[in-house]
Amino acid sequence: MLHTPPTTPSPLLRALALAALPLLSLLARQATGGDPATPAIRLNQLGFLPAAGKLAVVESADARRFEVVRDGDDAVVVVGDMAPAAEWAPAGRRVAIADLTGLSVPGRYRLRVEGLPPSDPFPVGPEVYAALADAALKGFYFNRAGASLEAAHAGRHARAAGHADTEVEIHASAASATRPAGSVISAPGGWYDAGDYNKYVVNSGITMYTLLAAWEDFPGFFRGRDVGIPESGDAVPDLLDEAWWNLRWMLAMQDPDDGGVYHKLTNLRFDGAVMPGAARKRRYVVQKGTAAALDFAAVMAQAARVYAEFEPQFPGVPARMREAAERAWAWALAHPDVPYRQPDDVATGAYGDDSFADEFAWAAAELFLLTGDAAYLRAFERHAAEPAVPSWAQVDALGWSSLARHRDRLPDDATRERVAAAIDALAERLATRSREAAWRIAMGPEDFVWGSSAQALNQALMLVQGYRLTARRDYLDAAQSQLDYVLGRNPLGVSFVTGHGLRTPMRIHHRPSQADGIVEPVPGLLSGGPNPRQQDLDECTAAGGYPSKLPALSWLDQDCSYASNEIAINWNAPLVYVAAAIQALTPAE
Ligand code: 9MR
Repeated sequence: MLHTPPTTPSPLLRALALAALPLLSLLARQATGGDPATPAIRLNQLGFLPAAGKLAVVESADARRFEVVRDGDDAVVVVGDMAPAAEWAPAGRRVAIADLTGLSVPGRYRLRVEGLPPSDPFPVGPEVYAALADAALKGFYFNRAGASLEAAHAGRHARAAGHADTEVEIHASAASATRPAGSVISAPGGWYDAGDYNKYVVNSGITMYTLLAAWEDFPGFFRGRDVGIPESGDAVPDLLDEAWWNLRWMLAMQDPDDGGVYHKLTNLRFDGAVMPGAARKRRYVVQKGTAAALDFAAVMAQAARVYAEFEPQFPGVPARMREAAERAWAWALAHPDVPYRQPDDVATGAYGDDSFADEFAWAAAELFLLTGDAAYLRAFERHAAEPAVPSWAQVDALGWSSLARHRDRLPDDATRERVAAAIDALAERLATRSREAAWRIAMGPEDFVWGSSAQALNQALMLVQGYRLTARRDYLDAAQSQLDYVLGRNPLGVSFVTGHGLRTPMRIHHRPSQADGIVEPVPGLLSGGPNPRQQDLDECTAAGGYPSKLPALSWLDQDCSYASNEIAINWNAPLVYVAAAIQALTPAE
């Protein structure tokens, strides 16, 4: 049971609350146990919107009551009972939930629980995720390839340009009659993929989808925002200016002669931990493949749709994107099963994926929405499996979500209902898992993969799709819970976004952050998060290895840890999406 006195509690309520909790308050003030660096009360460190669902996780098996006090004068504003403790397998801990949802008056608070130190202060306010969405988008600017970042936009993270990529060699694996091995093309711009300096088409696929979907779903949020990039203030939303930086590069990754798309633009080996300007200059485009062609086709079709509104600022670009999409699709039809095979002399990220039905489905969905040609819808139906939480290698859900977003363009009610039902089924599954889990999130042990923070956010993204279709409040609350996990309500007590939260990653695997001589990493970047496979164990032995093998604890804030503490564009994109979604969708009161 939860009581929610007004911010300034009536003397009677306050007296009652205090009478009920004298021992609790005393103990809370006196408690000294626990590691002060990771308080046992786990909360979203950026706080909550006033009308949001608000949960805290308390790592205690026998806590019964909680109280929320105003930071500063300690006035008790909410008291309540904890839910009974239960085991959460990914961290092997018994935890109990405190539901503070009734706390809706803007302010700054702490949570107190008997026997534990009080929580960190957290805000309740009307804009708590707006700066996060901006910073997550700005993270892409910080990862621009071939750009010098000026102090006016990058502040102390200003740096010189590297990797111009205006003279890139055709690798032997990509040779064609018109572009033999060793011939040179120009493919400048784009974003560095992650902590490394290479550029990968497949991973740009889901990344671009997610950013463009954020625009399509929340134009009111993104229109007019100023995130401080060189293009800020022009007639194009910053989100679409930033997205264009990578789309332009992607266009150059298509072979104009046959419509095929190179898998990646890369060094032969990873650069050392140096700034971009000091890195290797010799770069290659490597092997065309089916996944690259289809991801490219999907992105260009989606982008042609989105940028049509900005034709005056991008003259001829939507038509060029449409043609590029159709040519890549045609190439994929002619080459339906060309997996990426890493050549012997190339050692950088593979992004290899041998099953293409999901890429066919996604590209077909976007091309149908762009052209209205029913043949594409039939192709979608032939290839699509039921939607699953998306990742760079699993993109069915992107096609389903685009069709749901534009269901007015579907031919009949039966198709509309089928699309909505498929997404709702996934959202329902995720919401149920979240409700039944002791930690009240949908992440099971199997979800702690390489990039688990993004897995949590992509689960949120699908819950948001479900919410947009059904207005079911439990979907929105479950999405909020996923964001809470990423922003500190996790067993490590860390907000996984650099610079946003009270305890944040300091030693991300990100070459500029490692090499720039600044203690703080580049802000607004999402750490990959716990990953019990620990593929970087050899490199991290000197740093002491991981503290635990348990799925949700297997994280190392060291720059050696590319498997748990790298950053990546496909992880930051759902951070942009979910931060904007929760900010935009949560009712004002
Ligand atoms: O995110 C990718 C993950 O799913 C793979 O398991 C892993 C190993 O192949 O690669 C991850 O992607 C990395 C890419 O290969 C190179 N740039 C950094 C990416 C994030 O770590």
